[in-house]
Amino acid sequence: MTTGIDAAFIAARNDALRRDLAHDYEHLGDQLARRGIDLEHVRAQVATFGVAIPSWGVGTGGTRFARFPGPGEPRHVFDKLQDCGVIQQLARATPTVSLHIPWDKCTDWSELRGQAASLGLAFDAMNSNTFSDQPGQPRSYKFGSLTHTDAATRAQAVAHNLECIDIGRKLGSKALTVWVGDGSNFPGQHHFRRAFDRYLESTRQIYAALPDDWRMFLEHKICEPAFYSTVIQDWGSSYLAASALGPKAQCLVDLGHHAPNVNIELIVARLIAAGKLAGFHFNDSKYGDDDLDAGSVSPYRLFLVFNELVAAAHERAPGFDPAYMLDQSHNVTDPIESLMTSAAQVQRSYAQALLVDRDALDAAQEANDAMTATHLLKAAFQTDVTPLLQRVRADAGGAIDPVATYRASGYRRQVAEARPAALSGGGGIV
Ligand code: AFD
Ligand code: MN
Ligand code: MN
Repeated sequence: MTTGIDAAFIAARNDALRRDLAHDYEHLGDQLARRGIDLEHVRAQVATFGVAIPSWGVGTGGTRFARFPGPGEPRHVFDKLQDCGVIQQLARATPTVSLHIPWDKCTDWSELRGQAASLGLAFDAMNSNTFSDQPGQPRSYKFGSLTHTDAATRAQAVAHNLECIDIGRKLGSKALTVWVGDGSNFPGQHHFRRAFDRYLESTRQIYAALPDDWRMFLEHKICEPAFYSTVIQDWGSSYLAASALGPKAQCLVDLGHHAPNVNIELIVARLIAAGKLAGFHFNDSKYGDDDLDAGSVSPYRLFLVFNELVAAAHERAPGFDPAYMLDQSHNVTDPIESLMTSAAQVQRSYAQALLVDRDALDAAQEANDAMTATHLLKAAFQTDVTPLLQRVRADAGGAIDPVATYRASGYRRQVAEARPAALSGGGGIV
């Protein structure tokens, strides 16, 4: 079995870049020192940053029209984990993997846990799937799952979520993410209030089965697959449900699940204030749930989200403990390259947000000095922290240039030989 990329190969690639990196890093340190910022202090914080990889992200994604599989696609969860291992090896910002059941079902969970540990990976939130029918399933989710009008269908969807918790316990996961595709395509199709009540009735049963140290992440989405209404349409519905369920239920923000131009950073601030921010599915969006690579279209928006997160940590907001995951669909790139790049992009936004002069921003806000306030954010956002990220990766044994190192390693070619093209194991679905 191909195990990953040789550490000596990574080190040799880094050696060619170390001299330039030392200069660039020193220059960044000087620049920041002039602004009263200690680069070493920032580096220590950035070095602890991690974002989970969704197991389905390592498969090539598709659209409603077609899917164009790439070479060496993972065939099952063990292959997916192997790819996640390479991403973590090179980019050093993705120490956890988030599984999707039943796509990632296997016969030996302890073997899977062992493989993860040997790759230096752990398991993040479990994801249930009641938005598509599985072979042999007695009831269909065509007209809904946790909110279906039929009690037996709801019970089946609840049971599936309980199974996800059981599997997660075996893997050391501490959270269950629930996203339902439930909704309606026609005005009049749904009794909105009753559908929401059924959602609460079902999720209460799931909530009751959560281990004490687990959290339940409720993920809202404005539309798709239902295109007139969804049951958990927005952060307001999500907040109502999370409040009704109890303290272990929180609201998860997927950046692509809002109407265009919605002020997501403001939603983030509201959820923090309410102690209900579960965490994020990072991606970028131009029109809808596009699942584009994080920060590829709107890096400033991603920075503004992190500005809220860093402010909350700085102010020690009660109950603030967000979980971070990438949730993207890679239709035209090698998923490993996209995921490494996106992890670094999210890490970059975090690093930039750490550079905001919080005291000066507070003062500008108190004085209603809009121009100074916005300059302070731009000063942080426009700082090129590339040498910092490179240094953090290199210090952790990763690659200074992950994509170039990955391409030079020939990993994809090697796994393409070991993994004959087969039907997708569920990866890459948006
Ligand atoms: C959906 C949601 C959710 C879900 C995923 C499935 O973002 O995270 O698990 O896509 O592919 O749009
Ligand atoms: Mn998502
Ligand atoms: Mn989505």
